[in-house]
Parts: sequence; C-alpha cells; structure tokens
Amino acid sequence: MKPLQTGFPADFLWGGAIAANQAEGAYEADGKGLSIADCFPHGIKHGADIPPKEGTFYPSHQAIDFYHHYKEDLALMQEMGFKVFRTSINWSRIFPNGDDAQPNEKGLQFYDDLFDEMLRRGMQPLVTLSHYETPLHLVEAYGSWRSRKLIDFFLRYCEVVFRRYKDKVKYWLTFNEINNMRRMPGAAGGIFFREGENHQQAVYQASHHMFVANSLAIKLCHEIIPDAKIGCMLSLSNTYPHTCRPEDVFETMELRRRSLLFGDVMIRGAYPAYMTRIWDEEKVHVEMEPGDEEILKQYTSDFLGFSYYRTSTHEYGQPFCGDTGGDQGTPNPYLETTPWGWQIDPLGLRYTLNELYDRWQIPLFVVENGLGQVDVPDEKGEIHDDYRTDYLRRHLQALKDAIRDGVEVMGYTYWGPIDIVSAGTGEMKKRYGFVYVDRDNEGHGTMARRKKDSFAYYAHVIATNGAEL
Ligand code: BGP
Repeated sequence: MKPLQTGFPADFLWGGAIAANQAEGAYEADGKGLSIADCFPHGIKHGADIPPKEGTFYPSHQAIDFYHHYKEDLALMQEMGFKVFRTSINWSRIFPNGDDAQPNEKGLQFYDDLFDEMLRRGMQPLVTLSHYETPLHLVEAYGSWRSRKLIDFFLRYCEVVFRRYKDKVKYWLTFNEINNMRRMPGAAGGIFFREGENHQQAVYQASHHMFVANSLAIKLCHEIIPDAKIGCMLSLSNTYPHTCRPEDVFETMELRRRSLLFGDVMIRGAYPAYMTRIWDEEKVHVEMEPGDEEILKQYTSDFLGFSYYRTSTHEYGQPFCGDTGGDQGTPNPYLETTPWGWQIDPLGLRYTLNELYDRWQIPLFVVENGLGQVDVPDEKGEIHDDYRTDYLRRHLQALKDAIRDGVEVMGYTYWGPIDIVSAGTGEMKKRYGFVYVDRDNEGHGTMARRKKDSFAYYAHVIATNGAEL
C-alpha cells in the first residue's frame, strides 16, 4: 500500500509559468521569424491576420519585453524561491521559417543565456517546445500540421534544441494544450479552416501528425538527454453536468472525452475504443502510415502537464466549445465568477487531479493555474490583491488534499507569476502576476515592474514547502 502523504513531497517543484509569445516581445529581433502568435490583434478568441497587417497593434510584438528584462524578472522569481520556471522556446527564433535547413544561432544563444540565468538563480527550466507558436511560414506554405512534412520539421527543431540544451534542461513539454486542436486549432496547431473543408477531418488529421511527432520527440529526447523527463500538456479545466438528467450526464462525459482522448493517445499509446464511433459520426478518415500506431505505442509521455483554471457546466444539446480556460457552457450557480466569466472552483482541482490519476496513473504536473483579474494600484502605487492570495491558497489546499488522496504530483507552476499578455484576449488588463507590469492594453506604459501583496504570500508558501498555506 502507498504510505499516506500528508504534505508536499520534499522535492516538489514550486514555480511559475509563462509562454514566449506572451512575454518576450522582440518579435522580429535577432533573426526571429513570424509565428502564428504574432498574428492575433485581440487574442485567440478573436481571429488572426494572416499575415499581420501594417499599422495594426499586435500585443505579442512587444509583450512585456521579457527578451530584454529576463534577468530582472528572474531575480524577482528567485526572491520568491522558485525551484522551476516554465517557459517556451519560440520555434521561429530557432527556425525562422520552420523549414530552414540551418538554425538561427542568435535565437539559440538567447535561450542559452536565459537557461543559464535560471540555473544561476536556482530554477530548473521547464520548457514547452510549441506553445501556440507554429512558424507562420509553415502555415502558409504547407497548411501547417495538415501536412505530414511538419513531423520532420518539428523533429529537426527538437533535435537541435535537445542537443544544444541537454546539460541545462531536464524537463520538457511537447505541444501546449494539444487538446485545444478541438477548440482553437488556429492557435494550437496553425489550422485555419479552408472554404468547404470538413473541420473535424482537418483537426484529427493534423492531431494525428502531432501525435506521431510527439512520440518521435520523446524517442529523441530519451536518446539525447537520458536523464530528462518529457511530458504531454493538456487544457483540463473541468465540466460538470448541469443537472442529474441522464442526457446532461452522458453528453458531459462525451464532451470531457473530446479532451481526454488526447491524453489516451499520448499516455496509453493508442486511440481509445470510442474514437472509431466518433470518427464514423463526424465523417473523419485519418490517413495513417504503416508503423504509426507502433510508434504511438512504443513512445509515450513520462508525465502529464496540464492547465486548470476553472469549471463550467454542460447541458444536453449545448455546443462543445470553450476558450483558453477550457470548455465553457452554463454558469454554475454555486461558484463566483471573474470579469472574464471564469468560475473559481478549488475543489474542482482536487476532483480533476483524482480523475486524471485514476485514468492514467502517471506523475502529474500542474503547469498552469492562476487568477486573471483587474488589478488597480492604490494612491501609493500598491496592489492589494487579496483575491489572488485567496485563489492561490484555496487551490494549493486542494492540491495538497489530492496528494493526500494518493495522487502523485511533481510540481506546480502558477500561470503568469508576472503580468503578461492574455492569450485569449490579447489584454494586459487581465493580470495574473505577483508582479505588476506598467503596460496597458494599447501598449502604453513604462514596463516598470512592481511587487503585489500576493508576492510575499507565494514566497512564504514556497519557503515552508506548502506547510503553511
Ligand atoms: C492557456 C494557455 C496560456 C494562458 C492561459 C490563460 O490556454 O496555455 O497561454 O494564456 O490559457 O488564458 P488567458 O491568457 O486567455 O487568460
């Protein structure tokens, strides 16, 4: 029997998470090419300009200029005692067009310097290989992941960065929230639907290529960095049936399966039995090559990284849709709601951790959890974000309870430990950080960084390894 785990493991990886495109800015610096993340003027929820338009403001182009501020920002993260820092390598810094024969040395050097700074400050890098940052040229020239050619382009990129950073990076994630291929395929995989195209056919064919790429990246990673751990990453905020009506209950299971199937393939190593019926109903025929299913079976993820923000409820007949926070249907009358309509449900995190561990029995890593709120400095410039401290305390208590339930959790990286650009809406106004950045939705501000009250709270949690929440 597993012994009772009453607290956080001694080696628990406390930290925070960002994404290159939401923080770095410098969108054309040092040879970087355009990525699809550079094409959203108002975030993923509101269409992309392919290619970006002259004279339009794109939040990712400058973001919070982490590219030039990372030493100052990592010093603040070190002050909180971070053991791990999650960010992504922006693929188009390394291969500006995605299909280049040779990598961009200046892009490689930036991440060398960044990872050195993290290690110097006691943080393990946790690196996402593709965080909604598919090179734009791959979208325009190949239709992105519709084409099987992207497997080789992605593996060329993986091999270069695995070899370059093998002594610095021991924790990797492949595709950020790959199950968002269903909700937001443009951001998740560069799939922008064509006139008359069967959307589900495009989504599942592209996802199949990504599954094969995921497995072959795992193979490469284990060969090049034997002591590394490489995981898959899903958006898994949860959804409850809106009522006990059997139709609500059954269709909520169907909705949840549209996300869990991605984990089934990448963790169990095979498409789940219910996939055949879904593809039959949606007139999908996925082209596979001989050997594909053996590759999926042989190379599966070492751990599951996932995002959890909120829960929602589903009523029979509602469309299967959502946003960067997860599936979204009918509001839950028992939960409070943020200005962006996200409902706060700490017990839902405990529920989700148990659901996922029951299904897959592999180590879990909460790589995104956080509260996006409107933070207003007072007359002294201080930010009293007690609501964020409360959100964090309640979710960490739920996480601690799940560990006591027997769930194996590797770490927790709070999403947006410093204010960054919202993926869904492109706003700076939706602030997550323990550190405030003086920059508004229109790009005005000094970029000055300032601690919020919640900064000291999280630092204390880490200092006590979660003993005092
Ligand atoms: C997830 C993304 C992150 C982050 C988060 C919060 O989908 O992995 O990039 O953005 O959502 O969403 P938002 O930024 O829209 O508040």
